[in-house]
Amino acid sequence: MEINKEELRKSIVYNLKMLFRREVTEATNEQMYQALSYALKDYIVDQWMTFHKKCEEQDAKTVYYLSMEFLVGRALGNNIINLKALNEVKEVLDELGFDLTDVEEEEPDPALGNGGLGRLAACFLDSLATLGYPAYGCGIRYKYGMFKQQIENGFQVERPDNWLQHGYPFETKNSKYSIRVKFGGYVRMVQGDDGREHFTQEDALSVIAVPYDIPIVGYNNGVVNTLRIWDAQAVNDFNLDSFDKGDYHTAVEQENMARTITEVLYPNDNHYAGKELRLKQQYFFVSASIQSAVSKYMETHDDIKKLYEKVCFQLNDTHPTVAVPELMRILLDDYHLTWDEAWEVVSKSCAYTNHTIMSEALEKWPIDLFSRLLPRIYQIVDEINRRFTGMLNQKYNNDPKKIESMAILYNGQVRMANLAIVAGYSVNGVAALHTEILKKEQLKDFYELWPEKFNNKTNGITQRRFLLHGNPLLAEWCTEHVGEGWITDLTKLSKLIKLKDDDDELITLADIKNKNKLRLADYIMKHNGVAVDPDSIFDVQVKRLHEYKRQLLNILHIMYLYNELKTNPYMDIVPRTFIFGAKASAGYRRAKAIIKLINNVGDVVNNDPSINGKLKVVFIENYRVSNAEMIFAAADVSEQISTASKEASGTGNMKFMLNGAITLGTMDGANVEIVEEVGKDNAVIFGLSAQEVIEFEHNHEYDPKTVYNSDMRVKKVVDQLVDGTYTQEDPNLFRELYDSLLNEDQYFILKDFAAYAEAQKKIDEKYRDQHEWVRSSLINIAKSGKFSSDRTIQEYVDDLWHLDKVKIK
Ligand code: NBG
Repeated sequence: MEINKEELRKSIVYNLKMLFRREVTEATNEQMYQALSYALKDYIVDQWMTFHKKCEEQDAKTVYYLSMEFLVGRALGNNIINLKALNEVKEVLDELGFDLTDVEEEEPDPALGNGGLGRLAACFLDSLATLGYPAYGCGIRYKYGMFKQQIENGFQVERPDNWLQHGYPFETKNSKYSIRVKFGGYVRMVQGDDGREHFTQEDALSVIAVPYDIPIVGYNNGVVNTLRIWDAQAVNDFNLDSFDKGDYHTAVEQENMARTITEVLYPNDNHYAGKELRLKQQYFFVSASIQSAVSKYMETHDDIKKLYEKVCFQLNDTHPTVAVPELMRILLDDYHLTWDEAWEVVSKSCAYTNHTIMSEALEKWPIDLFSRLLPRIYQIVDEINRRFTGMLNQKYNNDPKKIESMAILYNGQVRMANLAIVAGYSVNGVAALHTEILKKEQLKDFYELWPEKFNNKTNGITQRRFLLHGNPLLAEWCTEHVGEGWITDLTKLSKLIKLKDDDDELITLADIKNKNKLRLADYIMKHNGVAVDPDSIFDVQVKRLHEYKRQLLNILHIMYLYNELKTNPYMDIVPRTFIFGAKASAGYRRAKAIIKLINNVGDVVNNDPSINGKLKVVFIENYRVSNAEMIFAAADVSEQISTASKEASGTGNMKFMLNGAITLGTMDGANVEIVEEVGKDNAVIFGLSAQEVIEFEHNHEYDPKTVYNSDMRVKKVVDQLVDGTYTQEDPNLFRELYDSLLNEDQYFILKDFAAYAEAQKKIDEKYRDQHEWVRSSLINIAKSGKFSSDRTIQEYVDDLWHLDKVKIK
């Protein structure tokens, strides 16, 4: 879109006046951020309305991406880029005496997600809009997003993230589409006019779901989709019925429910909190989203039985699985379809994505809780289960093993993954290896029953945020050599391969990396007070803190390197800066101990002059989307060292690759596909394979003590966890980590230690040959095309959603 600079300037000035009663010369950066955001929103809303109309005119099929999490990151910079208004905005701000980077820094980072799953949802919305497909992201407007992490004396401390404090300019409250959601009460059967039985929910508590819409701007194409996040409002403000009836108690309960339900995001990753409030949150946003999707469809169609022709629902993990019985409920109770008719609609419109093989992340709700909170929904789940297990018993001659693994209701629990698989038309994993493991292990019985439902959709990331916005220097270099096409077709970067032996260009590329390392070094100096050497290898592990991701393996290896340097200060190694960033769930003790360990090791190593600055260890506080963009741009080494089989895909690995870092990883998740693209010489791979890990898990033949007793390097670092080297204040600080390694080592850290140390040596050797290193870096960038979320979304559209592209002109 053409942005007229004069108009933009006027609009900013006007907004400053109206919002803050300020002249430009008096405005703060924060006020400028608001004023500029509103000015851009003005352009966006025009496109938004037009696109909406076009979708309706063309009766285009729409996907509803249901997700508890959307980790969208800052919007201002991204919107400027997608509107293709960067130069205009920069110039106008410059004239007004402001710097865009400083202004962008004022935006809170809406942290409505934990990690990969939520960020993936955000990348998908960006790609859907850029490809021109109609889509709604549906989620929750948490008042407090992911906590802010502070490091105090090496410990993680969680602080509230009040991202809405100063108002969020890009959202629009849309009260007119508010919807009532009911909890509890009891189910009553009524005889319908049609002679059939119908059910209603009586004496329920209600809350009102109020939608807030956030525009999702496609890249330079006039498309604007909607991220609709729901806030809860008490019914009492909305409708005085409880008070009217004098039911004071109900009114107060409803008020409380409304206040708590969207209060906070559960800070968990690959683990679920079996909390009642979490189930309430799930039903709250799912019910509101499905009800609104159905009514929107019915505004322009008359046959509810054909809903699936125009609407599909993608379930982002098990969290929104109540969508299945909720849609059944609407079809049965509100539209009076028969069970079979309703089931046909549901099973043709719902699809499920699995994001983990970790069994503790597959949600299972106690039946008593579930049925008390959602009585009508439970009744429907019970009926789905009755029919399904009846079919299983018939097919498998009453084999109890099949019921044990596949039933939806079992052992007093509602198993959400099973419900999603039984009802949905598709089950997909998020990387080839992950999908294969699901088929052969976790979901084997389902795969045998319905092989046709299973498919893989390897994750992707949006290059608009993680290259164009996050790494402008590299982005410009890419454009210079292959044109702008890569911005919407990342495979175009493959043309960079022609430069892999061009010495001048390799020098330029190294220079860009260096500048990005300087930018990060400044940030580290500012935030950590640690001076890091931009000529050292920037070796980075940033992701959620989880035992399976093995930050512990990384830090144990650093402790080993430090031991080596202490015994031989002249050891010839390339100086290394190890950079970590990770939030641990508040209640995850071991994860928090690992953060403390990293910080304690950092304190010792960084302050030891005898090693001549050859090692530095930095823990970046409050890792989030905004600092991630800068970190990826500056990385030389991308640590992707999860226990093979455990990381479903990973998406950080792709962001590093796109920014030219070399993967140091296991054959896990999407690493496998990264290696496939770049070749074995352009990544460093080590460790047990997924197959080997799974075999050990089955045969229980691994004993970490044998490694501990035979490898002196391992023995020494493990002992150092408890001998006071890093625990002056409290010798028992890391006792639990020590015990977990020696007694169980569930994630094969000691087993993989030697291979990891060897791989780290290879990194050192490879880096010495700068020419070779930069060449590998270039090959990584050039081969990253496959990992665009544009490719992933196109696969979802072609295989599962069958959406129509909307014509704008
Ligand atoms: C995460 C996986 C990652 C994967 C993302 C996105 C959950 C439950 N799963 O490996 O751990 O990249 O999902 O698919 O958060």
